[in-house]
Order: sequence, then C-alpha cells, then structure tokens
Amino acid sequence: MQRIEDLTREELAAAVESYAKMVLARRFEEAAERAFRHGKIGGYLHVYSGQEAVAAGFLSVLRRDDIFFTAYRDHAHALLRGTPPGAVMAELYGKATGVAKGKGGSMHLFDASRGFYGGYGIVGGHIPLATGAAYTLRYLDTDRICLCFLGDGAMNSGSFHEPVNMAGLWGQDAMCPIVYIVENNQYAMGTSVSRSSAATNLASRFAAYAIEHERADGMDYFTVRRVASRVISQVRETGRPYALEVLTYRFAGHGAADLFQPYRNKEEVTQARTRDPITVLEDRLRAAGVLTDADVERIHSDAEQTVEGAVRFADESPEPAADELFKDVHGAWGTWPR
Ligand SMILES: Cc1ncc(C[n+]2csc(CCOP(=O)(O)OP(=O)(O)O)c2C)c(N)n1
Ligand SMILES: [Mg+2]
Repeated sequence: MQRIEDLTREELAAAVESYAKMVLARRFEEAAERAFRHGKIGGYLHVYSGQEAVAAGFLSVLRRDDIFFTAYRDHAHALLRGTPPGAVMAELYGKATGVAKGKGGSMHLFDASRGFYGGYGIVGGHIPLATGAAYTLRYLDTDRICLCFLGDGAMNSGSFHEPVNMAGLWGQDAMCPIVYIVENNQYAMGTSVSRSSAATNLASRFAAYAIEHERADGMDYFTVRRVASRVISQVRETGRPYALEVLTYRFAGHGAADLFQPYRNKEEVTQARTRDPITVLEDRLRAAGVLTDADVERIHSDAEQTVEGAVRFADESPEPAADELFKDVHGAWGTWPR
C-alpha cells in the first residue's frame, strides 16, 4: 500500500480532485438509475459503482493527448476525463445534446475531443480496436499511448486473444503502446470468475502472449494511481504493451434488469462495501489532513447540484431531429446505392 507520508503536496491535491470526481460519478449514476426506473432512459444501464478507483487512478495520470477505450460500464470514465455531466446525461436520455448526439446511449459514450474512443456494448469488441489504435499512434510516430479497460468476462472472448497476441508481437518492434486494464469485478453478468475461467489469476494469462503483467488492488485509489503512473511511463518509453489485473467489485447488479442477483449473497456485497473506494480514499485524505468535514460536505453538495443540473439539461434538451437518423451511421439507408 502506498504510504500517505511519501506523497507530495501535488499528489495529495490531485487525489482530492479525484475524490470529488469519484463522488460526482457515484451521485451521477444514482440519478441515472432513478431516471431509468422512471422511464426517462431507454435501452440499458450498467453502473460502475464500486469500481471508481480504477478509472480515477488511471485517468488522473493519463496525458491529455493520450487515448482510451472501455466497454459499456462507461459513465464514470467519461466524467472522470472531463466530459460535461450534462452531455453524458443527455446521451443516456437519447437527446440531441448528448455527447454522441443521442445516438449511442449509455453503452456508447464517445468523446474523441478528450481522447475517449468509446463505450462498446459487444463484449470484447473494443479490444481489437484499441490494439489497432495503439499501433497507429506509433505508426504516426507519436509518443502517445492507449489504455484499454476490459472486464474479466471479456478475457474469454475470441476478440481478446487475437489482438493481444498481435500486441505481443508488435511490442517486440516497440509498436504497441497499450495498457490492458482488466477490471476484475469477480463477475461476468451472473457468472463468477471461478466458474468461467480455469486459471483465475487473470494477469498470468497474458504470459501466453509474452506481455508483462501484474495484479493490483483496485479499491485503493493511491495503489492504482501509483501503478498506473509507473506503467504508463514504461509503455510510453518502450512502445511495448503491459497488462494489469485490477481487483475490484461491482456493488450494483450487472445492469438495470439484474434485480435479484441470485448468483451472490447479501453478505458478500456488504463485506465488499466495507472497502468502498470512495470511503477508503476519504479516510486516507482525512488522515493526511488534506480533507476536512467541511470539504467533504462541500464536495458532496457540489456533486448533487451538478447532477441536478445535468438531469435538468437532459430533461429539457430536444430529441434528435428526424433527418439526423441517417447521419453518422455506417452504410446508412439515405446514402445506400439503390
Ligand atoms: C459478444 C457478446 N456476448 C455476450 C454479451 C452479453 N453480455 C453483456 S455483459 C456480459 C458480461 C461481461 O462481463 P465482464 O467482461 O466481466 O464485464 P462487467 O460487466 O463485469 O463489467 C455479457 C456476457 C455481449 N454483450 N456481447
Ligand atoms: Mg466482470
């Protein structure tokens, strides 16, 4: 565990900023769940509650011109990177002011201006894209890097093994600056890791592709940030891929329809909640003397106000115009040769 007394003043200030963003993400998703139940949000909704320290730790050290990909549990990633909460909520509502013009929804957030290349609903589908993007960054002769967040379940898809093998090969020529971040939250929908993977040390599976790898505690922000910082520098310098398995837990059901969660019991969730990443970080910042009761109160009420504003913005925003239907769509009807 990172010792708090070894941190610089700047690192502590950055951690307070991350804490505020993690609180915002949590409040945002609570509001999104309410809106989903009220029928304001269609489609599907997967929340990131419990896993916030992972994206917060990584994105807090990612350079502004670097890029990243993730799957469908993507709201916090966008918010932590600075996409305006109103544009994220409006996307969930399918409104024209959404970050993907209301055409993507919860699973397909996309904000290329901030290096966020999505938001993907097909499990494992983004891994080839992220790997190709990392190759492109080197091919274009830049020192930019790519992060690819993925779930434990995604590691069992074919679209994991092919690109990761390519990454291992391209890395031999310093041509694949990517960090694979396996967010091991213990479950893929209702299937636990031990029921779906013969080898449960997921990091070790990257050895098959000659990719350096390690495991880290994903509930402690400082641990994630320290590992992220070291690994990102190494990948930037070497052009070789690196893999991290980050041990975390999702507090909510898999998605909005997973009400009864028959695959786990309440005690397990209660136990995991004793290491809520937001509380863990708050306690450490309080112990370091950089966060007071008044700060915590202000951060929470600011987050609530921001979320209220985002919900109002989404509510009041217009639906996409009918003639938008065929724009931004691959092989759309309107342009199809007939
Ligand atoms: C190709 C494909 N197969 C199946 C599904 C259905 N599905 C949606 S989420 C999911 C589980 C993925 O688990 P994991 O990668 O661990 O991500 P987590 O939900 O835990 O974040 C499955 C099987 C899908 N979306 N895409
Ligand atoms: Mg999972």
